[in-house]
Amino acid sequence: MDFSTKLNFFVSQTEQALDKLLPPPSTRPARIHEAMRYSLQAGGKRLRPVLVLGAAELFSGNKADPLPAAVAIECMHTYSLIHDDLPCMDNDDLRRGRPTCHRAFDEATALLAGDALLTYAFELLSRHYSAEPGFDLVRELADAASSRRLVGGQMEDLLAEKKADATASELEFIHLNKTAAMIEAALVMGGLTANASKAKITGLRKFGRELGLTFQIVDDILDSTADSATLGKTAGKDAKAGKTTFVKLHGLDGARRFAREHTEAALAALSALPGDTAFFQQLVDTMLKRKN
Ligand code: GRG
Repeated sequence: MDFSTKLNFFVSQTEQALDKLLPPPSTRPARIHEAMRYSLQAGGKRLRPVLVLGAAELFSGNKADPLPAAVAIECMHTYSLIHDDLPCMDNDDLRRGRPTCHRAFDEATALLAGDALLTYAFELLSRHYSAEPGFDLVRELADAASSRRLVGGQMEDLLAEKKADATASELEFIHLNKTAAMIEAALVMGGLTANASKAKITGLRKFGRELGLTFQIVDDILDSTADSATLGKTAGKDAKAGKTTFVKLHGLDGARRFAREHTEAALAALSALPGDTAFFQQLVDTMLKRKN
């Protein structure tokens, strides 16, 4: 299977599993279930589920179905987007090419839809996996979404906005945790569903860290160079908010250089992983060249 056929296959498997595994929209109270589905089924690149499915495929031997884990991490990611868009955070009107959850519904419903998706992620893991690999999956996702990682990264991001200039090390903390944590967790969760050894889990984590940093640097470059229609979210927000980004700290050329360096590091980490890594090699390249 070539790269784009496989990518489309993983995305369509994810879309079908999302529809099947989420509570039906008519579940009482319908409004909250409609809001959860509205944000989850708005499209999006499905990067994290694709990473779960791709990582699981690297390993042979005894495997649990990786799809519920893929849906769980997409639920977690979507909760973070809904909350990030709220007026008390980024105050955004556009996400995944349509009005943000609080614009389409209202703030209270959006807050609750985020809460419900966060909780549902763990419900899915507990329902679909036995103790092994279930406990490890729960621990991995809980750690990545914790106050030390995803929430911690978001907190430092908000604190950094109030400063004239954040340092390079503050910026790295923000991105390693706000962005790379979920990318790392997706790969590790895929490995866990496939019973990967501790050494291979460490390898997946290393790959995720570099891929996550590449993803974020490209995100900063796109925010300063692309338009809102292409991005499906408001462009140019970082500069407008005076935010410290890779582009602000290092200039466009510097940010592009950093993106290439982290891409190379990601490919080096990938070369230590087993199985056919061609799909991930192409994904790294696609990520570097992505337009949204
Ligand atoms: C509210 C706890 C909490 C965290 C919010 C996700 C997030 C943290 C902030 C969103 C703002 C942002 C630019 C984050 C860094 C990059 C990122 C996670 C982009 C969104 O992910 P994509 O591009 O989105 O994979 P899609 O919609 O394609 O899934």
